[in-house]
Amino acid sequence: MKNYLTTPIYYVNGEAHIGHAYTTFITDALARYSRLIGNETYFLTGTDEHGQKIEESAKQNGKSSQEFANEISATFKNLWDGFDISYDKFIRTTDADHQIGVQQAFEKMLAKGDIYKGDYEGHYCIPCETFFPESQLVDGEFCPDCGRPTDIVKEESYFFKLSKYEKPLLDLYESQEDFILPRSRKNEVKNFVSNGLHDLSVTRTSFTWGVPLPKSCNDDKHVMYVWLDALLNYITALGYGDDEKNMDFFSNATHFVGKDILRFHAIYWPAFLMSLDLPMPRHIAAHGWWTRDGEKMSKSKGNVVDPKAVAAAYGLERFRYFMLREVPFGQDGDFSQRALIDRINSDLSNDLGNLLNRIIGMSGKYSEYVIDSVDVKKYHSKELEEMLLVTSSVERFLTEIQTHRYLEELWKLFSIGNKAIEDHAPWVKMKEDRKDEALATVALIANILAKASILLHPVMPDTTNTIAGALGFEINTESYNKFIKDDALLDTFTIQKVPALFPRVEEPLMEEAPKAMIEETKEEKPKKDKKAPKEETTTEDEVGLITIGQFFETSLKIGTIIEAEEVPKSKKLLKLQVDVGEENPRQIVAGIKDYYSAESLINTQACVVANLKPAKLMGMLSEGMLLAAKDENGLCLVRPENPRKAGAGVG
Ligand code: ME8
Repeated sequence: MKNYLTTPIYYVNGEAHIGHAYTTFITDALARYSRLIGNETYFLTGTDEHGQKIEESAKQNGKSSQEFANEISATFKNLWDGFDISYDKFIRTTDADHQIGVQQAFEKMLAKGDIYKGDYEGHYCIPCETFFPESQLVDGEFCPDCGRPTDIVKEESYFFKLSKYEKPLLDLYESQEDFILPRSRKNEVKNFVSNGLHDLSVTRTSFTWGVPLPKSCNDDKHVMYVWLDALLNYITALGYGDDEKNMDFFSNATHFVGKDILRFHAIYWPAFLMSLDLPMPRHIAAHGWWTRDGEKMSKSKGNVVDPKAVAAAYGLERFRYFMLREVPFGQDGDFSQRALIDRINSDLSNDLGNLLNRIIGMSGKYSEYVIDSVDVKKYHSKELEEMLLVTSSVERFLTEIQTHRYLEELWKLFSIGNKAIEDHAPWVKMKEDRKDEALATVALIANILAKASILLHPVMPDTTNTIAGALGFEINTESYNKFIKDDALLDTFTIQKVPALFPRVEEPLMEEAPKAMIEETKEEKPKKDKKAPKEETTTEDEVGLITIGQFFETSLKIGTIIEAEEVPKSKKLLKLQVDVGEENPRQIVAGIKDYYSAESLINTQACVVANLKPAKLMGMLSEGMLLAAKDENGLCLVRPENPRKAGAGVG
């Protein structure tokens, strides 16, 4: 099957921010998924370079429009290349073949009687490059999209007969019920169309930085309206009007867009396509906005977070994972380092990274790193069934572009793995001479990691290649078919040691934090202020207080006590083996014998201070401390109210 995926083409009036990175990451993930499952895939991105806004930005920078567009377009291309975005074509609307294609489309619309010449007078918002009817203006003057004052513009113009397409558009929304994703956005588009469409002015005479009209019009006063020029990129990139061999990708197109440009894609674009007698795209998928301090992030507001800085501080793939996992597709999300760190530590480090470390460690100890799935079915049929339930149903979330649900569901695989380790405690089986069972659990985890890494590949391509490399296979369509479609298990292999994939992050890593981040983290890490020494700024009430950053220097985890015994010759001490989600349980020597018998502790949980320097008590190594509360009634351990996964963070 052919599949066409596009990002919006980005305006070249400033450099990219994380909002742009988000659209591009989603499209890249879907393109990689499409290739993985064997589709012939075409992924388009690029830059939108014409229009009054760019012309003005160029002037302000003392450059020609073309020079300015070249520079900024290159920053987008370099960014996507640096981020290893797997696009097939990077289109620029200043490309000669694009401009020829736009002129041909214009001629065809004219010939069809869909474009006519008239006069236009109206309120125009330059930053949004859009005319607004009086009825939509805020306070009769301001742009309903960005809130800035509009200019009254009167000019001769060519019009596109948008009104003619009102009914066909409404029919389209009915017949293609998933045309707009998420589906919850369909009504807003339908209502807009049902309220009546005005014909659309599609040329301008007030500036010159645009595609000229076709020669046949014999009218060099006009240039094309930037949105007509821009939307047509989706077909000129496939060779419209020239070598059309790629045009058949178009009937299976998904355009990813921000919600602010949904109207252009769900109304104007299909109407243009109808006029050109071309097929409709499959989906227009509209995502929400990333905000900073609750405000939309945008180049023109200057309140942006730089995606390069985030990727440099936290790693590209963690950043990708975070963006796709954190926010339900279609909704807005506020960017914060704290939320990113939490995702890294809980999802990536605790759940995924630990599982790989554990089986590398265990297989090294038990079987010289050789892992064999031979007994997995015998000892773990329940887990295999649970895994299949996930792997056979999770992909529908990707095709519905619900990336957060996809990742949430996928993570159930790691829960199955972590639970299997707790339930089957392979280290106990080894001690009991039940090596087959211990090895079967290790192999089960290897299979979980294999299937999860294939399904996670579109989101984290490099990391999952590393996991697959450790597990002795390559991620490609063949392995997708084998391990996901046919639900096969891994052949015997020798696991390769890899360094820990996701070291925990203890505090914000972006030193040169943009304003919002400094504000967000200043509570955690007081800035040294040379002019105001601490003595002068610390009030009496604050003496003895710590910052949240200092608190998080202590790593607290939930531990499951799997073994407990009295320490001979000691009145107070118990020796415990506590699973804190690592490769091996930790030994903790605790002075709690007056309050707990050894047996009563087995299979209970406690809260462990996990980053204390190991100490020796009566000659025994103690690798942590249990939290407890003590008063005149005695001592009790601090425990989670409900059982939690061994290793779950506390904070
Ligand atoms: O609109 N959060 O270009 P653009 C999430 N050239 N997404 C955001 C965002 C934010 N804070 N800010 C912007 C254009 N975006 C046109 C597109 S397509 C034929 C022409 C998204 O550079 C925005 O919603 O202003 C849009 O999808 C994309 O970035 C490009 O915005």
